[in-house]
Amino acid sequence: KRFNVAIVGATGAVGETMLAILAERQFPIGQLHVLASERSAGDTLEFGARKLTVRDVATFDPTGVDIALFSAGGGVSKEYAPKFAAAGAVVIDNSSAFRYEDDVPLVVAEVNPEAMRDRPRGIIANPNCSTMQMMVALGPIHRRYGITRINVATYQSVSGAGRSGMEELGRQTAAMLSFQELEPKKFAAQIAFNLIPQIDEFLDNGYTKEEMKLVWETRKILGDDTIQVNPTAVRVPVFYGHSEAVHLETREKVTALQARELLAASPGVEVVDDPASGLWPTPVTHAAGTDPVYVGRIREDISHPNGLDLWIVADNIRKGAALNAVQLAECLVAEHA
Ligand code: A2P
Ligand code: 11C
Repeated sequence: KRFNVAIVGATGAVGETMLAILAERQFPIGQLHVLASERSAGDTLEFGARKLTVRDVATFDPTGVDIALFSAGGGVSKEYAPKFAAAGAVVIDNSSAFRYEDDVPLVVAEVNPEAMRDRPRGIIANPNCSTMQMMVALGPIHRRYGITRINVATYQSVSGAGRSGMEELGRQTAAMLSFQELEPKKFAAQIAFNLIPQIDEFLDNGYTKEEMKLVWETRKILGDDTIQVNPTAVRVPVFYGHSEAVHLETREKVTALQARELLAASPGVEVVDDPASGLWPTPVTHAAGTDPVYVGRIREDISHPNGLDLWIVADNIRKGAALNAVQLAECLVAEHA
C-alpha cells in the first residue's frame, strides 16, 4: 500500500527536512502535497527527481490524504489539523497546539510508540525538540532505575527558531566581523557571539514556556507525574544541534558504567564518551545532519549518592522534529502491514 502524504509548512526548516527524510527512508508515498501559506504558494520544491508545487493550506482540500505532517506553528495546527483529521487523515503535529491534551498522544518513537495507537482525535503530537532528545536517552534509564528528579540546562541552536533564526545568526555574525552592527529582530538580544537565557515567553512561575515544556512533556511521555524537572533553557549561537547538561537523581543507584552500557544498547542513542582520549559529542562534530542522540560525559554526581550526569546532543531539526515525525508515520504504515 502507498500513502497519500501532506506536509504543512513544507517550505520551513522542519518541513524541508521532513521531505528529505521521507525520500531518504523511501517512505511508501502515493501522492505528496506540499503546503504552506499563500506567501510561498506556487514555489517549487524538490522531492528526489520530482518537482512539487507549493500550495496554500487555506485553499487545499484534504480529502484523500492519509497522513498529514504539520510543522507550520501552533496557530496553523489549531486551525487546520482538525480539518485534515475530519477528512480522514492521521495528523502528526510538530507544534505545541495539542501536546498537553489528554486525548492526544505525545510520542517519541523509541520511547512510547504504544501510546500512538490510542488517538481518538486522529492527531498525534510530536514533542518539542529539547524534550525529544532528552527522552531518547532518559527513557531507558527511567525504566531500569526510576528517575525521580532531572536538573537540566539546555544549549539550543538557532534553527529551533526556524529559518529566520538561522538568517539572523548568519547576518549578525557577518556584520560584526566587518565591524558593523545588526539590530536583533528574531531574538530578544544579540545572538552572534552571545547567549540568551530566554526561549519563548515567560510564565507566571518565572520559568519560560520552553522550560515548562520540558516539565510537562517529560511527565506525559514517561507516564509518571511524580518526576520532578528543573530546567533552564538557553539559546546559543550554533546553527544546528541542541545540547543539554542533564543531572539526574534515580530511585536505585546507577553507576556510570551501568549507564554507559544501558545507553549503548538503547535504540536511537550513540554513546560518545571516552574522556581519556577527549571524546565527547558536540553539535557540529557529531549531531548536525545526523540521526542519533549522542550521549557523553557520563559520570556519577559527586554531590549526590544517586546522582548521574550526562551531556546529550542531537540535531534538533532531525531527531528533534522531522525525523521523529517520519518515524511515527512509519509506525502508521506498520499498522497496515
Ligand atoms: P511560508 O513559506 O509560506 O511562510 P520556519 O519554522 O522555518 O520559519 O517555517 C515555518 C513554516 O510554516 C513555513 O513553511 C511557512 O510557510 C509555514 N507557515 C507559516 N505561517 C503559515 C500560515 N499562516 N499558513 C500556512 N503555512 C504557514
Ligand atoms: C526552539 N524548541 O528551539 C524550540 C522550537 O514547541 O515545537 C520548537 C518549539 C515547539 O526554539
